[in-house]
Amino acid sequence: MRKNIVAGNWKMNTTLQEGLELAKGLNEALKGKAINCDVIIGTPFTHLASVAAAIDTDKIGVAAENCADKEKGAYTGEVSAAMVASTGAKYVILGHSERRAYYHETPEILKTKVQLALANGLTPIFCIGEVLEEREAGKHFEVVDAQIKESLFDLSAEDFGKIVLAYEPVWAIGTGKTASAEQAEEIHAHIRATLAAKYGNTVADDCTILYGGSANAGNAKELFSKPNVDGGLIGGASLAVDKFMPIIEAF
Ligand code: 3PY
Repeated sequence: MRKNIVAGNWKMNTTLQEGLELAKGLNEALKGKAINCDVIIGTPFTHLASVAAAIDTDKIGVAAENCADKEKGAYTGEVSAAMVASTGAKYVILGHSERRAYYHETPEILKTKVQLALANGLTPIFCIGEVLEEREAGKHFEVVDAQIKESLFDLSAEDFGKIVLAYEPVWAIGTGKTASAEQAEEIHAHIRATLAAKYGNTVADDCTILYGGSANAGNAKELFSKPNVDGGLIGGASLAVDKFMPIIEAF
């Protein structure tokens, strides 16, 4: 079933102590509040188990920001999907443009990561999005289609039904620029049509598609009012409770 989700992506921010404070602060702020969306926080690997133990995980889901493309073994420094799942995390952010650009994660690598995440009971939050030159050349629709097809379209309809998508135009990440609500709606609707062509209308209608890229308290309400925008993957604004809460409450 399609859900409304507001997910934080802390990236490589906060020490363990700072992260715990932030997570506990959010936990407190949500107590007794009627919220119309699922709330998730994506934290560094080092924080996952402590954060999951410190909060009410029925109210706030915990996500890793990555996992390995190998099951286990001699891969020094890597963290497997099974390890992530053993911390109490239920989600994993995969394919963020920062990982594609700086760590050379290819569609093939991401396909393997998605499969391992699913095999270990994690819900992938799978990021797609075009760079500025692609948008300016009018290629954004074909870019996101290729990203989806190359990494996800080998999945059965049942497994695809477990994926959350996050459309994050790269030109809007860390730049302060946001896609307008109309631009977000246009491409989210296109993505849903691509899913419908492959998996049928029910799977497409049920897929949660988040918008990410400098979303904040000022623009969340307008973005989330669009029929095909089912929430947000939030970077900087998820690092302070008083900035993240208004985004959650925008639903
Ligand atoms: C941003 O909001 O900048 C993000 O990259 C969220 O993932």
